[in-house]
Amino acid sequence: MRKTVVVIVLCAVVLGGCQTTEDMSGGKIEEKFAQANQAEGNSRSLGLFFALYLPNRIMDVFEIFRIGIGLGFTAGWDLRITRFAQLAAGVRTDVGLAWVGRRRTPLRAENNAYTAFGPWRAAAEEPQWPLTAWAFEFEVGAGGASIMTAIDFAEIVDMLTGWFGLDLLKDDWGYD
Ligand SMILES: [Ca+2]
Repeated sequence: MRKTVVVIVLCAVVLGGCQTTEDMSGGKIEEKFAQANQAEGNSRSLGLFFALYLPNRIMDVFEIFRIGIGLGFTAGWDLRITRFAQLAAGVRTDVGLAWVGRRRTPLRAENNAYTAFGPWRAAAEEPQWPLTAWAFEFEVGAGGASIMTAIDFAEIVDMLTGWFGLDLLKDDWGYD
């Protein structure tokens, strides 16, 4: 039975356009069979993987860093050394433009108030530039402007493993 499933999976993989080895690693074989049956748009072909390999590696480097500005009423600061060590208090009614990675919207139009201490955090609404767990992040605002900058440690790991074909954060082009 198991051998039959393996043969079926291999056939499905070949007919489905040569999945990467990552798609075949780990997890139950039944899950892999289900994945192999997904539409072509949900999987990554080997050709696409190689075509986008270098652009993805370059973008992985850029995604380690984030930077943005906000304009409008803003006062306060937001310091995060990962989500477990935070010190923040502020309000903002502003519009902003940032580089926050290839999968996130660079614009924000936000009306928010927030405070954080250690792992605890409260905010009037979800921030439009998402906070990530494993990052050093700092935003400070006063008067009519604010600036945000971050170094994402998870993106560093993702950048390193990306060279070996492992896209931990599933942010590479070619996954949709
Ligand atoms: Ca990646």
